[in-house]
Amino acid sequence: MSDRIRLSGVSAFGTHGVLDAEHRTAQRFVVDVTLELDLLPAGRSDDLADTVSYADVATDVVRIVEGPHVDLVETLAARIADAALARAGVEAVEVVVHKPDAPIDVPFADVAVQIRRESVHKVVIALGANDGDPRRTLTSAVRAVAAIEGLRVDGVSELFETDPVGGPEQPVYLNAVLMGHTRLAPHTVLRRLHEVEADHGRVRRVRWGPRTLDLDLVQHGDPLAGDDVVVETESLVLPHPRAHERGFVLVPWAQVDPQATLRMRGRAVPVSELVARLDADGLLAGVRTAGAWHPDW
Ligand code: PH2
Ligand code: MG
Ligand code: MG
Repeated sequence: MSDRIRLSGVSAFGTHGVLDAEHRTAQRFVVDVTLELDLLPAGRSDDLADTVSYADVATDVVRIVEGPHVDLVETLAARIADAALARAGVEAVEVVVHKPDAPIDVPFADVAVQIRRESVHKVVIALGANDGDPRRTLTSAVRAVAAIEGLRVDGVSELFETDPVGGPEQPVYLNAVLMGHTRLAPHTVLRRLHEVEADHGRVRRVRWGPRTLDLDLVQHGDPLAGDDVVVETESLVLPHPRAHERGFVLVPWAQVDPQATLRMRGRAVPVSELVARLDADGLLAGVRTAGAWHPDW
């Protein structure tokens, strides 16, 4: 992400340092923070809710510098980075903490530590196609998703042939689920997925109708780690609102990630448990393995 918000020279007093005297007498720390995030939505909407307020970041910095003692400037920088990454949409952060009055026995101008941290989250993407040459399209789509800058593919399920759920009468689907890691914010991942769909000839016609390629963002973050994003806006709902009831998502998902969990009404529910429930209710008849598949990326 080349968009950045740069905040520099935030100055506050704190009692950080290894020496006893530094515990007792506060000294000045000066902090620079550079946030990497997608500023396109805010540039379009002119709405502060679509970006990060630099004033909030500055307040975080002062709170941390004035807060509990730590020995090392490194620790201070790490805490500031964590606070910045906790803000929605921040993909990466660079923090510089200067300690211009550090107790050094020789003349010096400044000492500073500089760190960069990325926010990396697990991501689950469901793939579907039932128009054109689905197997070929899905193979190509895996490669295209893996080529998204800031997104790494860790694994892809086998292919499943599935009966269409909802929509008009239409051919059977091929479905698969991909898991990976990304530093991109959810709406950025979604935008990239739409680009990949378009590159594969996707046109949005009938809702739930036949499509050359459908890429759905199922979950961003991991409910077990507690870093999963829960949102409900017009353009994005996470976790995917129908994933919990769809065999064509759950079966491949449990296969590629047997430990996976899905957040449902606040709780992290094992995906394998959801599959077992569908199976017990006889709802997996429409999901059949479609044989070996070896996409490479
Ligand atoms: N996708 C839909 C609607 N129905 N049915 C199957 N079997 N597989 C799909 O991927 C699918 C569907 C809307 O995205
Ligand atoms: Mg879909
Ligand atoms: Mg879709």
